[in-house]
Amino acid sequence: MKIEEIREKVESGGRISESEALYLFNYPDILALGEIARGVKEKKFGKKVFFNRNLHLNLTNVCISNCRFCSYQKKLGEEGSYALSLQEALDLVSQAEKEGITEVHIVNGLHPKLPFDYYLEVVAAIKEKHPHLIIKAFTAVEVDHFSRFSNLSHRKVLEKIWEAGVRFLPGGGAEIFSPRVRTLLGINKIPGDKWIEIHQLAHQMGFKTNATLLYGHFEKAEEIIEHLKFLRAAQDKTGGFVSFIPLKFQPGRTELKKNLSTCVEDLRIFALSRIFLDNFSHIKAYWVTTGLKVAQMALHFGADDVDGTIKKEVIMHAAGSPEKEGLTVEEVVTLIAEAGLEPVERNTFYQPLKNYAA
Ligand code: V47
Repeated sequence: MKIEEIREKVESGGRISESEALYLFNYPDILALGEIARGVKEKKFGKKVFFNRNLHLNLTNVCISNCRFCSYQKKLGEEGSYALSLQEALDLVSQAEKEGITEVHIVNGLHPKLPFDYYLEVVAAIKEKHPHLIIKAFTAVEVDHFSRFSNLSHRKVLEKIWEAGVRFLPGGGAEIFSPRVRTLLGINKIPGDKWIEIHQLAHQMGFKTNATLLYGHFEKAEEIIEHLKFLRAAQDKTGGFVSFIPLKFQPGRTELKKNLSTCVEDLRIFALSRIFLDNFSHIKAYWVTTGLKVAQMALHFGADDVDGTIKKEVIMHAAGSPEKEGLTVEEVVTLIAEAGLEPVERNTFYQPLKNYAA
């Protein structure tokens, strides 16, 4: 196998195999790997890099799941646990709306008591008060939780959240599909095939969705590639995934591995995702987990998006992310422009709203 052969294959629109992916992932010259990924990104978007003005709204940190990797979760009644009232949620949205957000991103713990209707009410009330805001809400794991809690099928749960005003599901809850690693991470939620099934059902019903990978803990390169393989195959079938987001593990207060993945490992993951996931439009450098510096470099290793202003991120901050809880539009624009690229504000569906390079 030669890197030049793989490069030619990729440049002519060919799809790389798992063994080629492993070869690329381990290829010593990271710049050669990055160059192939950047070529793919530039073919799609030139120098454009997308971002969104958004609010991350986390209605509750109470969670029955007990994943070992998560520092955000609290037990019901535990000190520091919370669940926002409808009014508190609306106030946060109204405040952020004044600052120009176009998206509300909602991801929550799996609360043992809050009824499904509470979540539907929050979404419907946001939509009623701010009809122009796009609501990206509820991971596949939450969809499954609502389904168990309310004794409704996944389809029925998705129908109800559609009716309330959701059109886009976030990519969380996928973690890493490898059963070996899931055991080490203490994941008791729906397995990978169910996560994919829920996304595919959502796609068939008209939702768009994102996908994630939680990396930087116990996984081997082969397990990352396997995760990408499942996502690529799922996307071939339903085509509703919009963005892929590698989430770099933040050890926080967990007892798991304390050292973060290195910058080079992070960049390899971005480059490989861009090359392997030839049917995904967007690869997102989620600056909260990578840090701003690596996110900026990732834009030259295949990523075309930095998520957004975020306003107030809490999940990764509970796990010790040293980054700010949110950025101003100016800070995001500067981050992208300083990398020699063109900042483009987008909405959730990647419709361009403003090109800052113009
Ligand atoms: O599934 C939790 C991850 C996810 C940690 O769709 C952690 O645009 C790293 O859904 N270290 C939820 N990761 C977040 C999520 C998301 C985030 C950004 C963008 C989008 C999108 C979706 O957060 C969970 C889990 O994989 N997570 N704890 C941690 N300590």
